[in-house]
Amino acid sequence: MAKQETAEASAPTRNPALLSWVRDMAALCKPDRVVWCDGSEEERVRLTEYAVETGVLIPLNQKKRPGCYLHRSNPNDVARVEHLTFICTPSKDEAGPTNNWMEPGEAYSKLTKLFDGSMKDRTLYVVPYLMGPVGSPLAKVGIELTDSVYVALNMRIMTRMGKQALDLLGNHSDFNRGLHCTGDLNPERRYICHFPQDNTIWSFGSGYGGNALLGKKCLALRIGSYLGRTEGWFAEHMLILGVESPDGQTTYVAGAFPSACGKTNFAMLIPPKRFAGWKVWTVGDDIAWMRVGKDGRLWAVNPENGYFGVAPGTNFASNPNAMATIAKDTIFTNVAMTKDGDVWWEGMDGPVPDELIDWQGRPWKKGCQEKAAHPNSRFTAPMNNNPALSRAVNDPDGVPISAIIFGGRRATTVPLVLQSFNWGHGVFLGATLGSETTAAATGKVGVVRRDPMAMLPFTGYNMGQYLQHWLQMQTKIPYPPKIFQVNWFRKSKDGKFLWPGFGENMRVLKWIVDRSHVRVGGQETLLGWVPKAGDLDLSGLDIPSELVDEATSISTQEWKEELQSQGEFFELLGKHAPEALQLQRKLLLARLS
Ligand code: SAT
Ligand code: MN
Repeated sequence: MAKQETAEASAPTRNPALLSWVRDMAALCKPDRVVWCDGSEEERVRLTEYAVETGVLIPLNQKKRPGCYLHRSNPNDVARVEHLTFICTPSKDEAGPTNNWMEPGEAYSKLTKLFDGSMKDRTLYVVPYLMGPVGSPLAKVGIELTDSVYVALNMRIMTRMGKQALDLLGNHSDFNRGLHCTGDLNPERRYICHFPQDNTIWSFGSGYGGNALLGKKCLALRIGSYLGRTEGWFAEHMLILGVESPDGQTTYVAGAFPSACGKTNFAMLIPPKRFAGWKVWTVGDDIAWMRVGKDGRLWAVNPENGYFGVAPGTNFASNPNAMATIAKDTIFTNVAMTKDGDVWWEGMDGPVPDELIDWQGRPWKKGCQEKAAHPNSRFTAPMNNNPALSRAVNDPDGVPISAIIFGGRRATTVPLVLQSFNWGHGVFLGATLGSETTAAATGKVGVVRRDPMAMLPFTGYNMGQYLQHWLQMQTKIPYPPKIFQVNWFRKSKDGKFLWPGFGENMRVLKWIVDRSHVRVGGQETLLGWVPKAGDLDLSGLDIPSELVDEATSISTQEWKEELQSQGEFFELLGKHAPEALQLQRKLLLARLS
């Protein structure tokens, strides 16, 4: 108790609701110490030193990568765990058929037992943080209590952490209550529980990414989407970028793609030579919060402050801006280390080194069958390092969105780009998004699953009602963005990608931007509007035109199968599957036959 009182005396707030909650949670977890984080540079140095002393962080070569550290997670804790993620609403119906559900009382009592005494001999860090730009009407305060110095240091990069959050909170009690304990990392005792009605998150037994950095998927998406529905806005798994044309006009676009489908690359795209004078600015690479502005348009902010990006495949060709972003002050997780203390992963520039230390700390030799870096290894980097960071990123109003893009990873069926006929049809395109699974979540990689708006693992309530919310928002947005679907990942019969992707995606992006300003042609097909010959700028593109034709082709047979699978998904959604979307499917079926 004496320790508790000292901690409180040194707390940088007198907010009674906050102090009493921290007191209660500390009484439950019984840490040795309670440390309040203020987000200062002095604190970063102190926590980093402690993390290095305790082996949580390994300093990298400070000449090559100043301020950079490597973290190796437990090999059983390397991705989000969807089967252990729960939405704890009073009724199962509120969580819906696509979420795991636990009754709140049961969840609290189960996890209370796990948290009880779980921080013995450990420090409890109180991490106050802000999601969203300071002064934004959408900004939300969260407090994460964690026993992980790694989490505290990552939250410092990923959110606006410390004093600014406490200042905004003042004496209010409406903050997100996040409790996180690494526990003993036993997957049998791992739970990520969300209590939307209580604005509360309890996460036990994992130290990894979206399981542990509670501001990201847990607050900004799962709790955020729940709040968005009640309050009339959108919390979406979307990047936000600005496309500046040579005449200086910037058009903002938001895009939803499932985890590890190249969102960070797209958000940091550098236009190819042909597009001299064009520039892409990053507002966000993962999450968009969007509300209707006074002018009747949809305005978006990026609630985050940094990037938690996939390392493998990132290189100077695929994403030069990311390479610049991770040159300093970055925490790497589960990448390989070179002999001179730099980082390495599969798909990095240059020759494969002869020898490495792999992501588990074991010696690795060139030619070894196992990957040196984990496929879901990550970098946590401050957005201010990004050379293409949009000037609007801290604007409390955000940026006006002219186009929304839905994209999945599909080897067949889905053409390179489509524009929806209207808002309802656009919601249908998003709702039926399918993607082959990736390493970002535990489970089988490469099977197609329906992932509406790339939100399947991140919608904090009933998916049918979430889609209904999308449909209903139409009446609240006088000047809605145009909606598009893209697929960069279509393959030929012999398994090769048909579209070069990366910077060349600028060609598709330009068509999207021009369409949203109604200044380029298109052609109506069964599926939606597509560029007709000549509309897509292909000049200087060094691939045979037959490949582009194949990437944009539509196969009736494939679409019949697709509609079958979409129908199964609507069935799974049950009684909340919006009628308007079912009708869209029936209309398409009619057009196809
Ligand atoms: O681990 S995270 O959920 O933060 C990353 C991702 O799945 O996109
Ligand atoms: Mn993501």
